[in-house]
Order: sequence, then structure tokens, then C-alpha cells
Amino acid sequence: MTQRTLVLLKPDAVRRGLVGEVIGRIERKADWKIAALELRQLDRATLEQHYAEHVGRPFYEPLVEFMLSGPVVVMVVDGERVIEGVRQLAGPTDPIAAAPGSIRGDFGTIVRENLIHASDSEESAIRELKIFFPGLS
Ligand code: IDP
Ligand code: MG
Repeated sequence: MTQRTLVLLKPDAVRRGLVGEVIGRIERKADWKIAALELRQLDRATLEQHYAEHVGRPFYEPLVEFMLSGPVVVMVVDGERVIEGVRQLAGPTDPIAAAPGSIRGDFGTIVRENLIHASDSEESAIRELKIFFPGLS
């Protein structure tokens, strides 16, 4: 089942020079393909749309500030079961709970700065791809 997902490498990943490491893990999965990739400084309006489900939560404002703190890598990845697959590579939200071998488990310590975002369902992927790559068919 070929799918398309949105992946963000968060400002901590870019600042720490982990872009190659993380993209390498994605690229090495058989037959997954990068369909779009850009280093981009996000703005508040984009993040408000992207994180709409979290508005009002105590971590929301610090999360948005963090996501504005430097450029992110925005990318689109296509491939076999790639939505579930990138979530597996990332590991759970809390990097200390994430297993070693996962991106968050190998490189993260605090929940907010957990290196990577990946769409969590087909519905989320469609919604998020429209926000970040409105022209992509
Ligand atoms: P996900 O990125 O694993 O899907 P979500 O629950 O959708 O996790 O939360 C979005 C992002 O918000 C997380 O990746 C993390 O950066 C941040 N976040 C979530 N929960 C907390 C929290 O309890 N404290 C601080 N930041 C959080
Ligand atoms: Mg999420």
C-alpha cells in the first residue's frame, strides 16, 4: 500500500546537525522516496494550522515558540506503509520512553524537542500535506 506522509525535522535536529542522520534512516528503508524537501523557516500561522489539535494545551505555546526558533526541514516521503513506518522510525513522543534504535530514543531527552514530526494517519497526512505543500499533486 503506497502512501504519502509529511515529515518535519524540527529545529533541534537542524541545530544539532542531525539532518543527514535522520534522512539517512528514512532513505535506507526499501523503496521509500523523497518527493519534496526544503529547509524552511516556519511562521506562526502555519504552525497554528499544523498543531490546531493542541491549541489550549499547556505545552502548545512553548511548542510553537520552539518550532519558530530556527529553520526546519519539511519533506514529503512516498512509499510502502510510510505513514506508520516513519512513526515507527521516530518512536513515541517522549524520547526517554522511546526505544533505543528509534530516532527519538537515540537522540532525544525532552518531550518538546523530540527531533521529528511525522503524520499519524492517512487523514492527518492529507491535511498536513495541504498546509506545507499546497501545490504538490
Ligand atoms: P507526536 O509528535 O508524537 O505526534 P503529539 O502528541 O501530537 O506528539 O504532540 C505534538 C508535539 O508536541 C510533540 O511531538 C512534542 O514536540 C510536543 N509535546 C507533546 N506533548 C508534550 C508535553 O507533554 N510536553 C511538552 N511538549 C509536548
Ligand atoms: Mg501528533
